[in-house]
Amino acid sequence: MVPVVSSARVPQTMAGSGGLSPQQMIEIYRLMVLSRRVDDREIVLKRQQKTYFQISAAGHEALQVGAALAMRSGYDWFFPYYRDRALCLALGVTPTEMLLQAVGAATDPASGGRQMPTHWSSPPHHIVSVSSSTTTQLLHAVGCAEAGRYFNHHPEAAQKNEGDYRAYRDVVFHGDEVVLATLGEGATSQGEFWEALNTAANRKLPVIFLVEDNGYAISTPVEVSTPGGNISKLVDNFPSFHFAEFDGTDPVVSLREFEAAVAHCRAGLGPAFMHGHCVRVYSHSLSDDDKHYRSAAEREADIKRDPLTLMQMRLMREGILNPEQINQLEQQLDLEVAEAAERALKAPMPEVAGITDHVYSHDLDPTSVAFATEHAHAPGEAGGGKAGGAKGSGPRTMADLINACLHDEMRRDPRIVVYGEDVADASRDEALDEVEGKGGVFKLTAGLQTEFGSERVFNSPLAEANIVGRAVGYAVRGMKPVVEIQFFDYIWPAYHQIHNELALMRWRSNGGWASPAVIRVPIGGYLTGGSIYHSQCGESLFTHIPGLRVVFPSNAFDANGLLRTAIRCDDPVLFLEHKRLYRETYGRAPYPGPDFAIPFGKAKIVRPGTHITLVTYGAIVPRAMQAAQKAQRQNGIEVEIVDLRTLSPYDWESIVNSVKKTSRVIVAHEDMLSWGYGAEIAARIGDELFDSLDAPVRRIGSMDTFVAYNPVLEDAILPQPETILKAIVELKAY
Ligand SMILES: Cc1ncc(C[n+]2csc(CCOP(=O)(O)OP(=O)(O)O)c2C)c(N)n1
Ligand SMILES: [Mg+2]
Repeated sequence: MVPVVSSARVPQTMAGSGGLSPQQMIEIYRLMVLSRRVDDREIVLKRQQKTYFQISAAGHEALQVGAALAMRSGYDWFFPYYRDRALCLALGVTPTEMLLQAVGAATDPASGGRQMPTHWSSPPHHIVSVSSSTTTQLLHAVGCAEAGRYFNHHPEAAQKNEGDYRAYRDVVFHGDEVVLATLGEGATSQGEFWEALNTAANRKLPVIFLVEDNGYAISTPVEVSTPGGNISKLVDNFPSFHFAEFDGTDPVVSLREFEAAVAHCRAGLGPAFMHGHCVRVYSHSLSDDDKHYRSAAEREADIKRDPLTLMQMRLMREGILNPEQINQLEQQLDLEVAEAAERALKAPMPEVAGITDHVYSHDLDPTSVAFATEHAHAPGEAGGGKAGGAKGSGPRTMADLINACLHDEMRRDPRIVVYGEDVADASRDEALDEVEGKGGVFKLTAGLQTEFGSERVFNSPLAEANIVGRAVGYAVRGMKPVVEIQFFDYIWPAYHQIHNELALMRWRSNGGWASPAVIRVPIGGYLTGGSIYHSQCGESLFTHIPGLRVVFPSNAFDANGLLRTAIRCDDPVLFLEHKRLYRETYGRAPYPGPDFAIPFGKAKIVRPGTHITLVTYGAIVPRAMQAAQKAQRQNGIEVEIVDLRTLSPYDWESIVNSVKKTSRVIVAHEDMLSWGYGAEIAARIGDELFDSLDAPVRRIGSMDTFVAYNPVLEDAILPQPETILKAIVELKAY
């Protein structure tokens, strides 16, 4: 392993070298050259078609080594950028490990051959798996810092617990750890950059944002992306920040600037914004040729500022190394990298059979009988708070029982935090004694802040990516964020985080990291006046994401048991709550007790029948019940209704059993018909149950449009009991 020069060991004596000893200067140079040599070796391997992608740190080495040496590997936390080879080498990742990823080896410790080279991940060094998506990592860093602070305030929360995700989520915290998130100047154009700065400043979090400014985002120069061409000028007014803008081609300057930033963050004074100017000595990647868009003079100017050359000259000028010694050192590194490449080229390649490993947790299966605790559903005292409704054993609404489950689980599990837009009772603590409390626009989180305090239940800024991105960071540290997106219609800014980060964390790191957060989302229409932006469905866009569990209960009882499973399980869960069902008379149930859970992937036959199978979920369940009752009364047709309850995974076995009995099937949902959830189920039935069918598979969904405001239009757009009845009668007659 590469020895790390700790800043704690830096003596303050040597003039000319910024107070660093000759050994430290040599070590810095060694790391910088090592990084360049690994890049150069990868370039050769790519040209030999032994690797498939290359992107280098060339020109960024000084900045990255300076940053790394001011921090503590395996103690602090790191959310790097794809260009951070020198940073990762200085933190202790080896050239062999890097080249194993480049060749796509099974033994690539970062991803098992799943990610491109330089997509870092190393649990022992606290380097959290990085995606190719620029900027998403910043919000993870923010959540990670929040979690560190939380554990520091609540050390008891770090304890393990058998029987839920905590058994598999180890927690380490020290109380003064700092989180580093790095990015390019181009990536500062993303909205999430600003969202991350907002929260880091507001909560005075120990996050260092390092902008590695090489002046280009592929071919786009900085002035095109950043007004005025300098990001430091734009962020200058954020409160609580330590700011530094400096020459990132000088490793000593970088180290000193970072030491000051780390000190600010460790002392709990707030975040830091580090803006290091560096150069891009090579093109953006090996797939790019910067001669196509940069003048020769400009490229030459960058090469003149190559930090490797500058450092080499400095070592000679200061009499630390002579040319012969430099040669020797470089030859030694060449050999080291050549040996690493040889090892990587001989490494075993991943097995095709292992492709689906780590899509979901291998440790805790939410479909297992461990979650089948329906025996414990005896009516009891309500666990809910303000929205808990009437105490006692009477029927309770879905809203009541979701609220009750949140209360119960928060009592049981100190690692749960609840946040989102307007979910707190009152953000200003002094108001809490006077007011009833908000507790969410639908009051599903009512009373949580009052019972569990403002550190566990709080309002987020109005920024959905912020909510989910931070949840990823919280969850990788072992916490259980149970966050709310206020309306499904506004989930889209978070879609990137859900699709590319939350759901992918485990698979892309080959099980190295996981982010089992819960996202609760009110969904759906039938609201009379909900209109376009308060009525949308769209669940198939989420069931299409491997790694994500998707739940959609139709009644209070199921909602309570499934939410409990969602919270206790070790996978990320999208928990869809139909707004129209929140306070419906249909589906009310007595409080089932604090340990009632329902396994995922188990449908419920809510109405038995012999003529037609109707596969559905959510708000279509009560509408299908009405239609089925009419079909029985008017036409003597016995419809069996299968309420899927969870959409990913779904209960194929129950569908098979029912279709084999009835030979006729309708798949019905509220979402638009085309490309909807029913298309997949219908296709599979057609494929695998063709011999059992006496009629084509029918589908019911809303019209292929959004939901209109006018109630007559809304009724026409969404499936109604009459729509379902008509389909039942037609299918029976087929
Ligand atoms: C969200 C997202 N959009 C686009 C891309 C494609 N892309 C990869 S790198 C890059 C430029 C990044 O520039 P900068 O942030 O300055 O980093 P640099 O590569 O210069 O270090 C782009 C557009 C991406 N990876 N992620
Ligand atoms: Mg750049």
